[in-house]
Amino acid sequence: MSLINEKNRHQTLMPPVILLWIFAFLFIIGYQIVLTQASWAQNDTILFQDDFEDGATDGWVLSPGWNIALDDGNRVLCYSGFPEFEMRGSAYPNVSGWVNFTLELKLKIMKGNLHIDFRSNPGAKYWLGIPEGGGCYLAIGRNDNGSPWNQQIIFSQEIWELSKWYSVKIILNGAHIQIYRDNKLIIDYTDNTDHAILTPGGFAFETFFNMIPGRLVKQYFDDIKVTLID
Ligand SMILES: [Ca+2]
Repeated sequence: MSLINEKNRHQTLMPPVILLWIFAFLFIIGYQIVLTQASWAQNDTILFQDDFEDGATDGWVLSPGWNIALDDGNRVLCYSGFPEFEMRGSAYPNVSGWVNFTLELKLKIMKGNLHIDFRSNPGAKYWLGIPEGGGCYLAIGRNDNGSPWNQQIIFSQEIWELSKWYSVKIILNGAHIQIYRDNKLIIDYTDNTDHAILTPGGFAFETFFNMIPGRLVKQYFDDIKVTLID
């Protein structure tokens, strides 16, 4: 009887030992994954970065109306003005040659419409269009053999509130375009047409009101980072 009890005791003791080994194994594997992810994060190639805290706009090409403003003690890139539709307030870094990249930024729209152009170059571009107080859309524009055309290709019904900071992340990986707002995927599009823009380009902000001259447009931008996708 005592032998049976001893055997039973061993049987009841074995599972915790096995569990201990399993926990140890999982801990080591998990630790390795964390280390690997940290290593990947450290190896990200940053192509461009600006938080405007130095108060300077060197490296930027700015139309009239752009400056550095203070927002709750935080320095931001600001557009404030009365742009005509054909004379938009435009801001872009003096760069070129990016194809596959991630663009991250924070933005706050007080007034006006905004286009965030990407893979933008003299012949073509995509853009995220954000009409004041509405949803948003992804569009494409090209200049084929001297005849320009553009087209809105996918819409999101997510409303963009005025005077609220949003985090935006635009991932351009080949023909696959993903746009996140506050970590929520709001546009996911793969351009399988022969119109897909895979040519190098940078990014730009364009601010305006549609066909309504003389109205104030005011928008803030901050914490801009462009990371290479290998
Ligand atoms: Ca800042």
